[in-house]
Amino acid sequence: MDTTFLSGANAVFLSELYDQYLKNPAAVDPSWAAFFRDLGDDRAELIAELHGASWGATPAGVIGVPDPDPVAPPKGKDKSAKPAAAPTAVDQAAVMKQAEDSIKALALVRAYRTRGHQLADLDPLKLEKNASHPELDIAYHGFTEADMDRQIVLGGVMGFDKATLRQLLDALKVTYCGTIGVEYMHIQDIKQREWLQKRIEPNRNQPAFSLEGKKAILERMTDAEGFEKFLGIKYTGTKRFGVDGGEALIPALEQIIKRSGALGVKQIVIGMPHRGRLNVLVNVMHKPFSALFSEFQGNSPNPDSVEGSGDVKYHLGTSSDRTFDGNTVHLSLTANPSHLEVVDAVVLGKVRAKQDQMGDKDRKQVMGLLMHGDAAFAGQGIIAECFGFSQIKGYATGGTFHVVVNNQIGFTTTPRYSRSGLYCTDIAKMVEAPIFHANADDPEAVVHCARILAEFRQEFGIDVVLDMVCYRRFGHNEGDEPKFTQPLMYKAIEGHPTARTLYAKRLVEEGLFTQGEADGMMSQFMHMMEADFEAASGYKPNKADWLEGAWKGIASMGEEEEFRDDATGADMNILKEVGMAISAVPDGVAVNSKIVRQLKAKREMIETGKDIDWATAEALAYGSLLVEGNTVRLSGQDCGRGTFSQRHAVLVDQETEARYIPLNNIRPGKQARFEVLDSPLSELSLLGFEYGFSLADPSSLTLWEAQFGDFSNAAQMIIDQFINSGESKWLRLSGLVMLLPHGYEGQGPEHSSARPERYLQLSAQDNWQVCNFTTPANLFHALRRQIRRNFRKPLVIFEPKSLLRHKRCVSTLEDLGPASRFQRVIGDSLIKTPPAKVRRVVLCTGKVYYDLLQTREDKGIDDVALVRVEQLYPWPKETIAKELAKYKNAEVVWCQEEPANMGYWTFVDRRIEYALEDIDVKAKRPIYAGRPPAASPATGLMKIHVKEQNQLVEWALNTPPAQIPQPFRRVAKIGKMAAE
Ligand SMILES: Cc1ncc(C[n+]2csc(CCOP(=O)(O)OP(=O)(O)O)c2C)c(N)n1
Repeated sequence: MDTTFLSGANAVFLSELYDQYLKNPAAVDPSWAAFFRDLGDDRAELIAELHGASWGATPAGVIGVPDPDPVAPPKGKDKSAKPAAAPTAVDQAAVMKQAEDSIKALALVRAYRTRGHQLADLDPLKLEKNASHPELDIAYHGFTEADMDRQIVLGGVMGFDKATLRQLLDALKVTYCGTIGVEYMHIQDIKQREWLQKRIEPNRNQPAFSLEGKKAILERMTDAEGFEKFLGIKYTGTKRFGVDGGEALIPALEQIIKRSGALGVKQIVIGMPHRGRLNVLVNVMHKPFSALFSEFQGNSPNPDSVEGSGDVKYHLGTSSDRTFDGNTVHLSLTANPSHLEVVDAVVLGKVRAKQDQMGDKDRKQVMGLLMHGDAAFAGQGIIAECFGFSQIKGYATGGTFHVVVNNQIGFTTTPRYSRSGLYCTDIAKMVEAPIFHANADDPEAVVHCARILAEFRQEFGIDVVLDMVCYRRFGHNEGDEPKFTQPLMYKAIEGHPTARTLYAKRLVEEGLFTQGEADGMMSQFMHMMEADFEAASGYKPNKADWLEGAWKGIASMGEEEEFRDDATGADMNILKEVGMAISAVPDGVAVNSKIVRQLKAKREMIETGKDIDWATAEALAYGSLLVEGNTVRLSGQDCGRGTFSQRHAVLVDQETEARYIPLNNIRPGKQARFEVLDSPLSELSLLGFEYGFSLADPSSLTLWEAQFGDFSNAAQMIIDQFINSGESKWLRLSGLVMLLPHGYEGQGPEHSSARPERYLQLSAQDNWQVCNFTTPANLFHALRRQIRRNFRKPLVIFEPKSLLRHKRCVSTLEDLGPASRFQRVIGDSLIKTPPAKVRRVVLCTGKVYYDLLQTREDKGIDDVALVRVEQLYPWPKETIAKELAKYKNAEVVWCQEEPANMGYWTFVDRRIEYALEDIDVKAKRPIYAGRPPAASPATGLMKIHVKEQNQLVEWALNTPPAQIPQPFRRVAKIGKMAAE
């Protein structure tokens, strides 16, 4: 707060008054009481200031704060400063009046800074009457009209040493209630508030553009309006989600890129919704007009040789370089699905990965720029999740620039129905972002705000929000009739000149242009587009842009062929070296004694080369990649320790809580970095973020772990829209790994199933890999395979829980060594009975294998073979057929612990049947042995779980086919299975 006028006599007066207020608020004038009460976080500042100013003039402690050292002057004050002379009795009254005016004026200033935006002229349509606020009334602060022309001492506030109340009020209104409304007083950091005050108060927050600047703004407004008009003429009624009404977006984006570029930004990753996207593509990203027109004619954006299912025009991404004043900024607009706002997290992950790649530790070289609709910004929960990343270690990106294209409507819904708060941007206050609202009919104001916020982001590294208040000239899309639902709004819009028309008129009135020149600008643009339109029919895309930069050398559209032999085994010396590092008790770290025991056990595994457990194999996979030069990033809730206390990737010093990461200490300084992050408690944004990270950096193994697999359903949009379909829709490859704890151990409905059925249903066209391993070695190979192949596919792993500590779920070091490989299917190497005599083959995947194995041994069953399908998708059909062909006379059973409508059954049923058709064996169909169909994935009662589990194992190993209940059949049919 500005307190420079608080000196000498004023301070004495105020100190006494405040002292009185503290003792009894009712004893002071109500306006003063309100002032002191509302000081809020400024109170401490005021007290300090008063204390300093009044030192020497009043006894210590007079304002209720004991003086820490009554002899020495308070900190920061000049010891030699002379105490202010006490006022004489004659001028006492005048001084008091003056001080009172000053303080009341200060309260008024504060009210305008805090709430002035409520009177600002933000709505181009002026549909909503500007709200009033009592605190913005001089009467609230104890002034009357009679006070308007009295001089008030202001000591520099609003740039005035002294001013009349009228002058002050005028200045406040111009600054805070023009076509820009500023919200920044919620920011706690005094430096940031002062920076903003200095940036907007001396210039009264008025844009001051040169003739050239104004011309550039008019040109961009012309591009924006002309483009939509042109499309409207050429493709009448075709959906384009025009920016019409919000044309100022285009000059605003130009300003953001230009100013950020001048301040050191080299790359901007952009995310945006449908609204105005085509306009941004051509006018900001400089996608050729003819390329877009060609797409309007129904042609693919990619060369004929490129496969993929494609996407609608207004979802596509692109990249380009833009240069302003010699500063080149690389722009990449991220492709996105219809689902509003989900791309935000993906953009942030990409930004973070690029910052890491460039060593941009200050996060000033790469920036995220997100555009939003007002309804989506207020409504979608991922907005809050993404703001949550703003300042977190491992996820911060140095502040995202948010632009809200606030057309005051969402499809057919008015703001009154779509949010509770005053502004659609209120959510941004959770990170104390400055929020500038600007009237889009005043493009200079919008561009001015863009400039200030770009500077603020670079200075302070936090999110900023530009809320561009506009309107939507047509329906939600160009075929919609908006008057069905908003007749009054659209009546107002009909008669409302375009923002460009208004701006051109203003510049003509300012004498900068003639109307003829302004019109000429538009017709020139239209001619240029007409020429490109003509050229569009011959337009041929000559390259797809998806394997450039960091992706050079990665093959497109790779296939996970069944017999591809990826060299994923690691050098034995490397395995041992990594093993030693991850089992060492580090010097100088007070490791928890239980973990010391675990480390000893780990050391033994490495030394003997035996009994390597799950977590150790996982760490060996990461460690070997690290020494081979690939970074590894693992993020998820509590994944440092591991939900099941199995990983301990971070050792916490028991005395200091310092964190030690063994995997970063294999070859310190000579290995790639391992990043392990306990993430925020969100799924949607987290999975999006890590997917985005994986898009930017194919050489980094990027993993996201769910606390329990089921929780990944909170991130379903990212799974459906990006991970499993991004390659097909947008030719974007990702090697992201999803780790999803899964398995039936009696932990209830949500902690049992990662819902494999969902992933299998989404599997097609080699879009990803879905796996459920039974050996640590297979996990090791699968993780390394992600990096060692020359293509990228996402990998979904159903991670075990009880197997983490299962005695038999272990591998040898040899199983990870140079001669070892990933096994898609694991046949039965334990059975002694000759294959032709085997009565039954049980196919299964994951943990249930160990339940079957145990019971087989316990019951001395020797004629049932157990075959494990380790990779469910891509389905290893030939290997499975080969395995089944060994057992010519056996029945074939699929065993799973999940209910029949879940898990794998509906996915494997036909596939096994087709395998049996292809080979010469007796069995024709697989028999199902598992839980019956169920609404809930698992029981919550342990006793029932155990009973069910024993039953399904019994069915799988022993029960004659006719007696095993088959799902989806009428009861009468049960039992007829074998005959069919
Ligand atoms: C998650 C999600 N829900 C619903 C929709 C359907 N939808 C498309 S646009 C839209 C309105 C968006 O309003 P706003 O965010 O204000 O943007 P505008 O279209 O007004 O620019 C809706 C509901 C969607 N695309 N995504």
